[in-house]
Amino acid sequence: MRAQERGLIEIAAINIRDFAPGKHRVVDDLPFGGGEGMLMKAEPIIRAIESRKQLGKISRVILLTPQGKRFQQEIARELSGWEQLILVCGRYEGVDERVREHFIDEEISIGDYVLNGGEVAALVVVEAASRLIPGVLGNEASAQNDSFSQGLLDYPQYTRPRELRGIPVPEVLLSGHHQHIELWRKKEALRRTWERRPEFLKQRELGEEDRRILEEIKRTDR
Ligand code: 4FV
Repeated sequence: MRAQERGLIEIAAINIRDFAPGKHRVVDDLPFGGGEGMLMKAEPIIRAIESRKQLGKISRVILLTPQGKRFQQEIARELSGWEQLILVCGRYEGVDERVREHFIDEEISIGDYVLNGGEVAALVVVEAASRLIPGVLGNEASAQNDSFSQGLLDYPQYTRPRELRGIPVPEVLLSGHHQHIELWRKKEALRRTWERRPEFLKQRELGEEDRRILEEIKRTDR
């Protein structure tokens, strides 16, 4: 909202039905070859895309679909660099294949589950990409130090009160000793990543210190 007011981003919701011919403005039809449900017709979608391309911005046309590549932080970073994202949100069983083949640059899935429509998936992409545009977030730093941007899961964080129903905050965080705090945070981020998303550690170039800390975690956790 604030980013829109400050002109950093502009969001327009386009109704595909506004590009459907005839008084009934039909946007869906039966699939050739039979089968369950209805399919979105190509022409109204194509006209809607072309209506936004006419604005002359360097645009990327994206279809939100379970068949797309899995959305992740790196893709959000890439998309945040485009002048215009045209996010096509399907309904029913999906869209005519000729739209994908000839009018879509990239297919993205937000996860292996089926939604009623692509709109919610588009909102996820808008949120994740727009917050990486300089000036959109209050403090830039937080986007830089995001989860995943370092290739690790976040370390545990605490705030007041120091003692919550008898549960203390790790002493090191109250020590004011920045090196010790940094080391503890690195260790906990490596531990959490190793426990929950070990595949991230394979993708990440581990420095000498990371490897030493990880060996220690594996030893102590064994
Ligand atoms: C979806 C997803 C998704 C499939 C049929 C819309 C629905 C309906 N989009 N990631 N998962 N889309 O389930 O992006 O047309």
